[in-house]
Amino acid sequence: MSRRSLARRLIEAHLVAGKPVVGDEVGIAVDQVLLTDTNGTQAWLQFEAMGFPRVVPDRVVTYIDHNVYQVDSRNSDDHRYLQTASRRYGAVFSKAGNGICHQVHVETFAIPGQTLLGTDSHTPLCGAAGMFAIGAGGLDVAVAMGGGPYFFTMPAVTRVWLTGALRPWVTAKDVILELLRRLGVRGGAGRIFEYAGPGVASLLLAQRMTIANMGAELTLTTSLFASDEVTRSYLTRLGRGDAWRPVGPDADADYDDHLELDLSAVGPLVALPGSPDRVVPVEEVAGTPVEQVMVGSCTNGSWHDMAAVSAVVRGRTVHPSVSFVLFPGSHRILETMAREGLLAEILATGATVSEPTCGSCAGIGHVPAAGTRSLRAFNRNFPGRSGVKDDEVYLCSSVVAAASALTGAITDPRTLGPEPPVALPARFAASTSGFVAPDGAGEVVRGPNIKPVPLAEPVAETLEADVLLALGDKVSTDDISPSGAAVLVFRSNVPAIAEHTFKYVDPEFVARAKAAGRGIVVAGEHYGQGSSREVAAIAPMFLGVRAVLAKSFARIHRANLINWGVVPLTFDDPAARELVGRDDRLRFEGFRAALAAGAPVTAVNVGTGARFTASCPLTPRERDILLAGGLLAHTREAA
Ligand code: MIC
Ligand code: SF4
Repeated sequence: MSRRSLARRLIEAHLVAGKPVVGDEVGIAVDQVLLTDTNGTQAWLQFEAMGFPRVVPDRVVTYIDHNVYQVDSRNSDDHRYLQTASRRYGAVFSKAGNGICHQVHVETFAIPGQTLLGTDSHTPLCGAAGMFAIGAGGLDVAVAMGGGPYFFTMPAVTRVWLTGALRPWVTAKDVILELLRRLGVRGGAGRIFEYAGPGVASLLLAQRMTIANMGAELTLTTSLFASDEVTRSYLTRLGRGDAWRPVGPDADADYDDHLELDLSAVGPLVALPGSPDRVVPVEEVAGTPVEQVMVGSCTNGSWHDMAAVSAVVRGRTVHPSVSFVLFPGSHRILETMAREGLLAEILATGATVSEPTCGSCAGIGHVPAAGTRSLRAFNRNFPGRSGVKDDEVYLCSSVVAAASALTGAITDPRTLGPEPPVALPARFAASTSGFVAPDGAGEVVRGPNIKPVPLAEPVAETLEADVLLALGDKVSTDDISPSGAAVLVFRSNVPAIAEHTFKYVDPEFVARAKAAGRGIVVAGEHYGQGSSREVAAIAPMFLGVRAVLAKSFARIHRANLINWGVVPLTFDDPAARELVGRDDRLRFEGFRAALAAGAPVTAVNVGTGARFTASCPLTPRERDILLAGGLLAHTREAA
């Protein structure tokens, strides 16, 4: 008798290639696709470059949500491209201000049991509603838009058994921060977390969304909750009760491993600046002055978050030295806040309510003043992400944020007395005016900021090149290609965005790479964690990086490197990392032949004479793509 986890059931129901054996490559059919105005712009350009006539999946949606605050017309030019391309090729277009892709998608399009592929690393949010939702790089998404499968390594499925119930002032954000505290940002690599147990029923859909969404920070492939009565009630409030269907694991399902979490043992937590896993109890940092407090992003932009904040701040005043900004996750939430009177209450406290966008989460707007601290109910605090070097961004729940906005210092909300109740509206506002349906007509308008998609070169027979950078562990894609308005504006313009590569890590990197012509980047564990941004592979490729040599790679970034013809090599002996420093010259004899044969490559440090081996385990599909010089070149070869 089969006893399959929900993850396995959904993968098997969509399987088009491979066998779902942990560690093997599988290909699944994609029912829905979401794209953003950052990574999604490249994905659309690549979709066009591959010559597809029309999108194939049932539902493709392009969201304008990241690049919404502008300094000039370049983002709007890209938005016009995205709108005209969506119209022409068959995608729904979600206008600027309609909300953050993940929140809007779960509200409007989520269907339990279906698959969703997104150009954004937080796409797993829809796993809260029983969708199999994964984030990927632009090229993989472009292929899926054209009707191709999505390929990934079959993850191990962990059952996360939740018991108990959250205590007052403790939130779903604290649950995921607790998991980050225990497991670290690499803790979920190669895994899916499937939440189950008696504690699950007490979690609202919005709370499940926070947990599924921020599984990205654990590097999970995705997270899943069964679709149950809570899911049905959420969809019904949205007027979409007919989209509901029960999905769940088989009875007594088998899992690859197990983890247990007692919800009633979790307390309010805060992540210290630098990484989402530097988690401590709020008591440890209580009293730390903060100049800026924010609530929103795709992790904490739900109605429930906004209502919880309003319940805390109602009738009080934001501290004079604090800038307190809320980013509701969607227009529908903002409209509901207005209808239910929350907006007036919040505004009366002196808080600012922004357009429903990613906003300062991606370093766009509300950049903290140099040397000040920012407390954010968001998901990421990688160095520099807020838009200023040496920033100090703390992460917390919306109620810790609200309490701290009142006092001007990080505050344990339990000191405020009993937690005020939060009610769900009987119905969310039903407006769909932020969407434009496609009609297959019109011309695609390409603005002046859009430059052609570059092509990588095939892997060389022998690689000899300088080490342009030698880095440590946990290099994030924010380190490689930073967030922030000045950089994100160039997501459709590779030559321009390449100029910002590694800008906070080493401002001389670009000049050195250009002078060298070709090069290698060396790093430690978990290279490329965080965002799915493909430009973190394209820009280094464009600057001549031909290989990255690391102790390990994050899943999406490794796939992006292969798709762009950059060889992701891992040290066979991690200690060999110490044999290589910046400006060393490395020589890989028989490079291409070794990759083609699946054999380790031997590297010689030309200056010191030191030798070591490195490997690049590839599936046959990945090998063909990499040797051809990336997926675009490979697709052309195949055509
Ligand atoms: C992020 O949170 O870092 C982003 C901006 O949403 C990215 C997407 C991008 O860089 O285009 C992500 O999470 O994938
Ligand atoms: Fe937007 Fe932030 Fe979510 Fe990324 S993490 S999609 S920038 S809200």
